[in-house]
Formats: sequence, structure tokens, C-alpha cells
Amino acid sequence: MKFIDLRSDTVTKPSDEMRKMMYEAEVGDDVYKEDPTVNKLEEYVAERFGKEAALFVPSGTMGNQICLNVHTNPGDEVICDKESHIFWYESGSPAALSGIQLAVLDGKNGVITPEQVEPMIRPESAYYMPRTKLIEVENTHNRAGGIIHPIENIADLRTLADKHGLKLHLDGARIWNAHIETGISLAEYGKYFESASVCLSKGLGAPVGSVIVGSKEFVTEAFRVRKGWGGGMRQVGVMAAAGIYALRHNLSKLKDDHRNAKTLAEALANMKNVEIDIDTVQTNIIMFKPVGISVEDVLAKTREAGVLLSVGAVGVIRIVTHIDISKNDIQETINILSKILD
Ligand code: TLP
Repeated sequence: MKFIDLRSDTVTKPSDEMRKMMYEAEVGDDVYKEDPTVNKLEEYVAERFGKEAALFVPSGTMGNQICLNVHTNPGDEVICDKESHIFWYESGSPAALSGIQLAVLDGKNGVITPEQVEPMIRPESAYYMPRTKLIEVENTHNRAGGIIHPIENIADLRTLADKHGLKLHLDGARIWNAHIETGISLAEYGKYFESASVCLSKGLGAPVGSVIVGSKEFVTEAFRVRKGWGGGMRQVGVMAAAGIYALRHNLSKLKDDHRNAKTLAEALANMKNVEIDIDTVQTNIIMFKPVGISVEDVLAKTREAGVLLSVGAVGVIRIVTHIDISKNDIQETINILSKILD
């Protein structure tokens, strides 16, 4: 059975054209920095974000965790939203790998404001407290349903960080979606952050890989940490080629994913047994609550009908549109969901 797989935008398969570019990629040993395709990808991504340097890493998790590690020392603290990916889904790595703790704030739809952050910044004189080092922002925000972090708030967080000598890190796994939806350039987003981790294997449709961007000095340190954590890869130009292909050909296609998500969300909003806040559907993620039927039952019934959905939170279903989902798939999904939820 061929499923309509809406569990995540990580499930995409490389297209024939992407595979061709991977097949033809020039490669070398990237641990020696001798892979021309990796070097090309890193230069390109650094330039798009207006940064000096970049580093190709195996995953978004490793990207975020290397950045946290480089910015901090054991015992330090990082301020982030309570629904952030680094808090929920990275296997406790801030503690396990870097010996740091996360101070999580009750952001609204994933957005933490300077007014919330400032009281949490530990005074330098308080030797008995952890040291605040970093503020982390996730854009778009996964658990908040693909919400776009307003650029004005990012600018205000930057001002606050400067006031207190803190760093800012961006989990930009889906920054591409924010960029395409708002028209704000990647360089504009990049300028507020000392570091960002951006994923090639989500909406862009590459099979693997993320890229860290930052200053030369930062990336030199990140390179060292990546090696120490076993993330130094050799002839991975075959993977980087997929990323280059994705950036050239798939970035603009995210608009279609957003349109598909809106169509589906609007249909859901009209179904009797659905609770949904349509305003949160800004990019390619939909979160909704089924009413009078459990999440598990909905997932089982949709699976039976050929549609895969996932759990977004307790009592919440997550749907993610992506490059392998067509308009027809969306229509079919609406038909199936309306039989279960209307
Ligand atoms: N997100 C995955 C799951 O881990 C939940 C998904 O299906 O959405 N930052 C953000 C905002 C992410 O959504 C993800 C992956 C990551 C980082 C980690 O990327 P990977 O999976 O490459 O380690």
C-alpha cells in the first residue's frame, strides 16, 4: 500500500534529479576539508546567511548540540521556550553532552519575549547560580505548529542579549519556511544570531544533513567538537550535493507546502469534531485536537485508509506537508479525515 505520509517533512525521498547530482558529485576527504562539494555547500550556505563560515553536520540535533557546546561551559544555562526542540527531542543532550541546563520559559506559540527573558538572566555576581550564556530561538517552531517567530521580537531579543553580554542561537531547522513565507532574507534572519543550525533534510527534501553557520572562529571550534563527537565524515560530497540541489531547486517549492497546509487546515476547521486554531497554521505544520475520539483511534483509522499522521503533543495530532505531497493527496486526506471527524 502506498501511504500518503504526513508524519513529518523528514520522510521525503530524493528525486531522480537529486540522485543524479549525488551520483555525479566530486568528492574528497572532508575531515581534511578536501571534499569540493561539501566546501561548495558550506560556502554557499554561509553566504546566504551573511556569515563567515559554515559546517556540514549529519543532523539537526548534532547542529544544535554542537552550537550549544561551543557557546557554553559545564554549569552554564541556556534560556529557551518550554516547547523547544532542544528541550523535548534531543535526548537530554544539553545535559549529557555539554553539562548545561535549560531554563525554559512559557512562550506564547513558541515565542519568548525580552520581558520574559530578562528576569531569568542570572546576575554575574551570584556565584551560587548557573551562568546564563545563551538565548535559543526556534524558527519556525515545531511544537507550536510551524509558527514564524516575528522578526521584531528577534531584534528585541538581540538588543537584550547585547545588554547582558549573551549569545543568540537559532534552531533554524525550518528557517527556509519562515524565509519563503515572509520574504525576509536568510541574511536578515542570520544577522541577529551568533550561530544557526539549518536542516537540509526537512522541507528541502535532501535525505540527510544540516549546516551550522557562524563566525570563522566559531566554526573552527564547531569543527573540533564535530570530530570529537564522531561527526567527521569523509567523502560526503554525495550528501552535500543533495543539499546543493535542494537549495537550488526546492526552496521556492515550500510555498506549495504552505498552500497545501492551509487548504487542509481550513477543511479541518469545518469538521464537527475538530479543534484547531487556524491562525497558527502559517507554514507547513498543522496541529489539531480531535474531539470525542482519541488521537490513537484517529491515527489507526487514517492509517487503515492509507494516510499517516503523527502525535504532536498529548491529545494533539500533527500533520506536516512536504515536497512529496500533491494537491490530490491533500484532497484525499480531507475526504478520509472528514469520514472520521465530521
Ligand atoms: N524534528 C523532527 C522530530 O525530531 C520531531 C520532526 O519530525 O519534526 N530542530 C527542529 C525544530 C526539528 O523539528 C528537528 C527535527 C530538529 C531540530 C532535529 O533534526 P534531526 O532530526 O535532523 O536531528
